[in-house]
Amino acid sequence: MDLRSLPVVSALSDCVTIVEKDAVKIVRVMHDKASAGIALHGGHVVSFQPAGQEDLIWMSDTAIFDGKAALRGGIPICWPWFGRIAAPAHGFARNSTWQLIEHRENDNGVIVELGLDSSEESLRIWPHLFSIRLIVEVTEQLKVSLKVDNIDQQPWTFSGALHTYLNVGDIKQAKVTGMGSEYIDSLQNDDVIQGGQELVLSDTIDRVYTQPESDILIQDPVLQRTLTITNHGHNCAVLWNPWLEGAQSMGDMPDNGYETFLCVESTLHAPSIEQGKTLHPGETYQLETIISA
Ligand code: TA6
Repeated sequence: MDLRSLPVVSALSDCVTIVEKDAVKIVRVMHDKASAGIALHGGHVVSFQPAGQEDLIWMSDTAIFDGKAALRGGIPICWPWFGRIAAPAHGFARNSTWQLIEHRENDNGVIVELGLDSSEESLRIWPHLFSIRLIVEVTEQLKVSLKVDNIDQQPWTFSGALHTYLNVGDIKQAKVTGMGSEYIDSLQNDDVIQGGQELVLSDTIDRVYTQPESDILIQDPVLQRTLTITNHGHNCAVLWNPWLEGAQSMGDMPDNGYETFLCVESTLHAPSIEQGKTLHPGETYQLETIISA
């Protein structure tokens, strides 16, 4: 996503500026090592472009920046649940307004920290006190960490994902390795299936891989690069592409949008909220993804 042409709201430092796209404020990072954008709506990374590279992150050309809808593309923060196990789908964090907590920079890059705390609005949807932080490190690589704190008097359970849309030159030529061999297929009644090691997509896919390797690789012959995705704090990795029919059914994705992205998601998966990860009062949990080319 091109952030350079967006109107500036305020300049915070040599490298960090607040810009605006329609109703959404975006923290824009411009550093010698890389540029990036993190929207306050959703705590949503919308761009990460190391110097001399195409963007690693895909954003839909028809994404809606009205400050209400979840942004299509980027890195949606799915929390406090992943999927459609409750409403709204993928939790409320991606539809909430986050606060900029701090930003720091040195020769290696910039760190931006955003926060979202429980509020009257969140308590109406999910009755628990929480404090979450999104720490985005923009260097030659992108590191996104979601730090979850239980500040309640009671334990609660959660799931979630960093639902990254990765930019590829041509989905039909991109080769994915490292997803592991076992997956739950959301397109086949959640059947557990044993699959191959190397994937080149030719149709829609929506799979929860239960034993991913420590590095997932996407070889992209068109953009002539290999993306490496390293996740931490996850229990599986989700692979998703809606293909033509799926793209046509979405109001915020061009029909051909599916041709140039692939979602590889650092996911803490659970079949229900109750079966999610338990966090006791005072405990912290971290979900992370590191992306490089
Ligand atoms: O992570 C894969 C998935 O859960 C798919 O089932 C697909 O629906 C996708 O996320 C996008 O969901 P969204 O609610 O953003 O349209």
